[in-house]
Amino acid sequence: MANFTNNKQVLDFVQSRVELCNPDKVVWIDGSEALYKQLENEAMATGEIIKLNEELLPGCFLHRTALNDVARVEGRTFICSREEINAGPTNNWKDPKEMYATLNAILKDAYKGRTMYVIPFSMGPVGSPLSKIGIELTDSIYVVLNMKIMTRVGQNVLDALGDSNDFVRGTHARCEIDEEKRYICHFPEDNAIISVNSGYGGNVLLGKKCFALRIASYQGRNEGWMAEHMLILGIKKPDGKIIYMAAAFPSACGKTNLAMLIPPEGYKKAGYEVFTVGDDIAWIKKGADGRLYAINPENGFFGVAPGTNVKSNPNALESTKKNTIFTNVGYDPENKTVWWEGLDKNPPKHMIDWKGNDWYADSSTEKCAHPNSRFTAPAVNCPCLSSEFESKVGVPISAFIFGGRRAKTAPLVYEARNWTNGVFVGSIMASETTAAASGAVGVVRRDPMAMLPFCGYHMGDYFQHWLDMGAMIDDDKKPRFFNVNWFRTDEEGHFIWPGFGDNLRVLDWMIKRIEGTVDAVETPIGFVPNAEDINIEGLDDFSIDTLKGILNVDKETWKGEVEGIKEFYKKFGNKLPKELAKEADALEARLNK
Ligand code: OXD
Ligand code: MN
Repeated sequence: MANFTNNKQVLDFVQSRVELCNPDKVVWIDGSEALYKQLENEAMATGEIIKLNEELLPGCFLHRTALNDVARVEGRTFICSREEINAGPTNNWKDPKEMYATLNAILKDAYKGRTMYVIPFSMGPVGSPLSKIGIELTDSIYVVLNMKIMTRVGQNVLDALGDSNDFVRGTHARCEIDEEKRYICHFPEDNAIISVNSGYGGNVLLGKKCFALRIASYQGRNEGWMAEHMLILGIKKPDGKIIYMAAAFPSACGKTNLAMLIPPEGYKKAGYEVFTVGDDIAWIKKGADGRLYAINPENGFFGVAPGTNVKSNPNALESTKKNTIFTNVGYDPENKTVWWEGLDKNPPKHMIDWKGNDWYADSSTEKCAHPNSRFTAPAVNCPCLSSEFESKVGVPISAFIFGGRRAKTAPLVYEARNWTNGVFVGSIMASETTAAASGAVGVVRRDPMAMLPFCGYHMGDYFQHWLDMGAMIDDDKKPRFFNVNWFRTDEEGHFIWPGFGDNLRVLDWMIKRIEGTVDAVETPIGFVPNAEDINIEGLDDFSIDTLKGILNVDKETWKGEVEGIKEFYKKFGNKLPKELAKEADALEARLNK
């Protein structure tokens, strides 16, 4: 084994895994193209990846997971803090001693007959004070090739780490892809992640949800920063000034679309541009000037393929045209290209579906691509990638946006009264499931700050951390808080707001609030726009009265909402910050006035 680092803790970690997992061979991923090429060739030879059409999709591959292994498994995801209370009521918990015993039994000889790859990776630009380093061990070339896209990998990461012990120890083993023995485990106090019996991205690309959210949220709390499930975008105004915002949404609310938004024609003509810094995760810290700065710790997009098309998200689609790995999409064997539902209306006549079976456009009844099929695309491919993407200091955040899918309750947009009220607004985030056929409103699922499955410690403490972060920032430097709801529906259950690029009209109102150029109407829940202040020029069939309708705040509906919030808050017991309980009471009082 060549010597890639003298860091004793790294070497000890690798050696202890060699002893336990017993690989035939150890390969350090140094970041060199020659090594990646060799691994691609190996994975093509075994069928792990399929090379796609070099002319149409240069550097692209297709991979299919096992049929039982197509999504994150929240039921088998654990926060193994020493004390159960520190995992909180929203996480699965297991005593670390017990869980290590279970996992060590699974990991024993797990790499036998296989190669162990050592991936040194940086979350965030290498060497940035906001970045963190991890070492992922894996027996999967697919993981190596995905980590190359999603993070910064190689010798320079080890060099940046030096002798430091501040790195996350990640172990992934495919084992038998046995659902019954699948575990995605986090040991926050040990800086460690162990993932076994899965080969699906969200469970095995340990830099993403496992490190950048679950472990990092815990680190951030201890170290005075925040790891959030937020996209980051920059809006360039006609005067050249760029305003950065970070936004949290539960899944299926169009997060990647908002991050890569295309301005409406009128805005484009006026000189507006939108830049993507990140589509999923933000690490946020107080900067030298006292404002909050954010980086996107990732280096690529792990996006959902179905529904991505030239209309919904041309920038995402363009990002997948080279050096991309597709997982569980449809495959056209004749042209060696890929297809998924919602890409266009002309699927190739004959394809191989995500299960590996023949699929015929005119007779197959099953979906060709899995609904959670994905593309892993390098961020540099994105046409609207921010010039600040590689910035080591990050971008200054002027607004936090929260949102969810609500048919009636939440208005199109409202602004929170202040930081504490903003944290309250984030903590009550929720989405409804709608029964499409009947248009009936379904269950409300609360997902505070969209962090429910990703917070690595007690969510009550997490709320407190948000409040503490606010106390660190001077009032004139605090970002504003907004809540949006693109999903108000009419009597027939149709969405009223056009969404997509037109969401810039709402972000534009936020900018005016930030710059202090528009007033707003105070309501019990917060500040709602005067309809006249949202630019609807160029929107077909959309009147100011329609806009007024979706800006409406119905007191009776909100009284019911407060009951739901109070019920939800009970979960957190005495860990619920008093300030938030007070916010709920104050909202109730305002509604009853
Ligand atoms: C994701 C998610 O895959 O939030 O980004 O589920
Ligand atoms: Mn996400």
